[in-house]
Amino acid sequence: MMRFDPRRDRLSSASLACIAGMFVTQTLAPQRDEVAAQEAAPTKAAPTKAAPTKAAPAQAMHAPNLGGQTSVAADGGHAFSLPVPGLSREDRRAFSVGNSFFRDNWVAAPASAEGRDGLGPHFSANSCSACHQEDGRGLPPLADVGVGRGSVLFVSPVNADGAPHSMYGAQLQDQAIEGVRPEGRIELEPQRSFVSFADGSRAELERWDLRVQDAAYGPLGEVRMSLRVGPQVIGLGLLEHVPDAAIRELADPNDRDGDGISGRVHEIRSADGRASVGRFGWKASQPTLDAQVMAALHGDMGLTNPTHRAENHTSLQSDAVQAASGGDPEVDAHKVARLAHYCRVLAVPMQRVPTKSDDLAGVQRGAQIFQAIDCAKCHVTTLKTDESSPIEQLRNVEFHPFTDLLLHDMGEGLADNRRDGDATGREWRTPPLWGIGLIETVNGHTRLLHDGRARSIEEAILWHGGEAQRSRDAYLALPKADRDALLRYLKSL
Ligand code: HEC
Ligand code: HEC
Ligand SMILES: [Ca+2]
Ligand SMILES: [Ca+2]
Ligand SMILES: [Ca+2]
Repeated sequence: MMRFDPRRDRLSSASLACIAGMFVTQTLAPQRDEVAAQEAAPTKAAPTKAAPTKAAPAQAMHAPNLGGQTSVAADGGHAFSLPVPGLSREDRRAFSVGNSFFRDNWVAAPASAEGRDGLGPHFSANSCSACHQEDGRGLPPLADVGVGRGSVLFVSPVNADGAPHSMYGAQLQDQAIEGVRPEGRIELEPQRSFVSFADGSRAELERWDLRVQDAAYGPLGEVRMSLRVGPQVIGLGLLEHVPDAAIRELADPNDRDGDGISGRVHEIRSADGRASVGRFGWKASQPTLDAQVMAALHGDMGLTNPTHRAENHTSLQSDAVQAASGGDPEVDAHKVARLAHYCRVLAVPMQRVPTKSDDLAGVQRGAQIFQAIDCAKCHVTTLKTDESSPIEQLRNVEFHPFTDLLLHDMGEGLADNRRDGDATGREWRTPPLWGIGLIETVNGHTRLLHDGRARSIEEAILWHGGEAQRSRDAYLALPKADRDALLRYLKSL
């Protein structure tokens, strides 16, 4: 197991940053022309780009403190569950209260469990942590996984452009309280295909055909469906307070610099007409943690709250209409604030930089390749918060999330073909890659991408298309040693 040693690693990061430069010229030699050509593209000079954060070579091996000074040294099963260091006593107390709301199972109303009832009538899971197990990554509802372990299914009629289904609503919940029918059963039928590397070896990719069986309230008709798994909930208080302007600066919606990568802000217009930048969820549909938490309470668990006052069933679902309520609202503003606070202060574990010099060299080389084949153009390594966070420790922090928080067209292979707010059926928000190498330790699986179809980091890379097609093709062209170095680097995050 690679252990992080703060003193030694600060030294080695600094000294190896220069050596890493050598690796690029030596081991990426066959690709040099391609890389040089990309670097020479008109792009770099374009004044609209926030170039320094994107691809400066100095960033190739950033500090192992992925969450800046808010990082924690943790690499075990609870690596995602620690609060940022140095919180006030009050903030720590709010964290523990939020932790229990996040972990506890909610039950149907009325119940003696004061303050924990109101679940359903329809729901996808009975606790936040069911889908974000150990604050980590959920699973798709495969036959051997079952329901309520980490995913949600959004549905829209085929010709309604992302609008809710008139009978089933925007989300199809596969569980219900007693006396109410679950809306249906989600069935995944895995499909396999192969891709070939330039060196002749092959990799197998898994995806699935998705069906809803036993639809309880009549046929669904022709629908567009979007299956999504719950992501790890770390570092979100940092992402929440990157200034809008900094995100907008990374966007290049018309690809003015001609590098094939555009990137668009998910513009959200709230009920009062205010514009804000979407940041959370696989399509960046939610602008703040409070909004994300209230949407989850309502859609995923059937809990009404200050933003969503009506239960999550439609008026046509008569058994659900008759179900008892757990109060108005079932979750009040105080509890929402505790839950949002909990998500806000969950810390990012440090990168596990190997101490053996051979391994370290491999990780260094992986970092260089990550830059060289343009992964970092979307998975942006460095962002900074401003002063606006309610939590002092989260203000003015420079950190390394590996996301630009922008929407990208990821091609047909990943498309769910369902509009979500302003995001099209081909667009996805670049997910942060911090913690990605710890998902296996924390959650015991390595299922990645929005619907959990990828069984490994490599499979996730191989699904990249659209704006990321060039990057993916460059990966296919790498010699095996370089692919391994890149994967080793990603696993160290
Ligand atoms: C049934 C599964 C499920 C449950 C229950 C659930 N979530 Fe999630 N969570 C998800 C999915 C799926 C997403 C991605 C949503 C999207 O793409 O719009 C998500 C996204 C999030 C995010 C945004 C993470 C990011 O990186 O953008 C936060 C924060 C979050 N959930 C918190 C919560 C809280 C708090 C609760 C309990 C009130 C909760 N979730 C309950 C599945 C779930
Ligand atoms: C054009 C922008 C873009 C580029 C370039 C890009 N990515 Fe991604 N990446 C994304 C988006 C968007 C997703 C989410 C796609 C989805 O879930 O359907 C993603 C997902 C991933 C995931 C899975 C993350 C998770 O949490 O499940 C990994 C790993 C990853 N990318 C690594 C890479 C690597 C390595 C490269 C370079 C070879 C790369 N990406 C290039 C945008 C990009
Ligand atoms: Ca309810
Ligand atoms: Ca529903
Ligand atoms: Ca561009």
